[in-house]
Amino acid sequence: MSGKRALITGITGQDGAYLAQFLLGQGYEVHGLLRRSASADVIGARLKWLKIDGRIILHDGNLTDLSGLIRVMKDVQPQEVYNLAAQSFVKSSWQQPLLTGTVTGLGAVNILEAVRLANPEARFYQASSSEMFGLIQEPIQSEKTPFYPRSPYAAAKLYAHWMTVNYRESFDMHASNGILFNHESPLRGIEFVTRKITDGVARIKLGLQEKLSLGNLDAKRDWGHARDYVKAMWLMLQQEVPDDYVIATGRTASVREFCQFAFNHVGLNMEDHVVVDERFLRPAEVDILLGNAEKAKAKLGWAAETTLEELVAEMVEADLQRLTSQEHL
Ligand code: NAP
Ligand code: G4F
Repeated sequence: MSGKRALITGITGQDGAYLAQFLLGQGYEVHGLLRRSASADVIGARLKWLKIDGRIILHDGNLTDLSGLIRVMKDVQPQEVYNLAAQSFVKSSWQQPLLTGTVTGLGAVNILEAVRLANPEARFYQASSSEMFGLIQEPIQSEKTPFYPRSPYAAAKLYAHWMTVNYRESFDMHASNGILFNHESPLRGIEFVTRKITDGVARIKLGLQEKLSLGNLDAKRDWGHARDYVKAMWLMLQQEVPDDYVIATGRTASVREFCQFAFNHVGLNMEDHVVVDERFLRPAEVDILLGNAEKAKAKLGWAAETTLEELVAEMVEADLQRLTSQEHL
């Protein structure tokens, strides 16, 4: 054991699960914030998938409830706090702008306050997002690129980002923002485009479905693997000086290309199966994202390890396996 304790909000999500696995591997005692749900059977599915569910200490709490967060902070006294909890689905943020602002924006301030009031020496990580670049102001985005949010989600993340900078500068807190570009995995939520594609491809291959309905096939993203990206979060908190870092692969690809890789992997043609359905279009789109992670490479020694082709193959294989063994995730 390293003797270190970490508290992760959003531990039941994609990144929370991989980060918990990574920190356990580093000898940490890992604590997670769990919001109460009536569907207790589905909570923790990702932690179970990684076979680490029995090794995490869970605490009831919600990002919108400051007093509960202070209680958890006092009980756990973590050396490191990772704020990964959010309403993270961009499309939903137009339907639920106030909820998104409350959880994704103000929720980050609640946890910053809990740290400041109950455990000010703790190091803090905020899950910032490349979505904040939105209508891109430079063809390749770095820490110096101006932000231009294009969704209620991105606006909420931008508020949380600047509040993290503000707490660092005002209260001398060790608080860092990871500006992470899209990262995916077999544990990605089914509503996000990559997992929707790999699940759809697996269903079509197994004869369970014929068509896959998608929105904007021309949107481009810089897609990496979540397992690689959680290491960068940890590395940021190991630095003497807190700072903000872009985490990206430096390669962009369209939704269409992602589809082609996934269909090709199982020997099918996307043209035979993909249909465009305007219900999946957005009121405002982020057309393209492409990150420059040179600062992370120079200061953290971090670089993406998984190629897009490897990521797609791993996700399709996991979905084929899940569907044939009737696992649900
Ligand atoms: P995710 O799978 O959607 O997980 C979100 C987590 O937040 C879940 O554990 C969820 O709990 C929790 N949560 C939601 N509302 C909450 C509340 N009110 N109180 C407490 N917990 C709450 O997201 P992810 O992909 O792992 O991303 C992790 C973080 O990184 C998010 O903040 C996301 O916005 C940000 N980010 C992600 C990416 C990416 O490409 N994945 C890129 C940049 C930034 P339930 O399980 O109960 O729903
Ligand atoms: O997979 P997406 O829903 O991810 P999006 O909007 O880029 O957001 C993700 O990455 C952000 C980092 O930049 C995170 F902050 C955020 O929390 C989340 O993890 O959509 C990707 C692209 C979009 O341009 C969308 O319009 O795919 C396009 N798309 C095309 N058809 C679709 C679909 N997206 C979804 N979800 N579903 C479709 O059918």
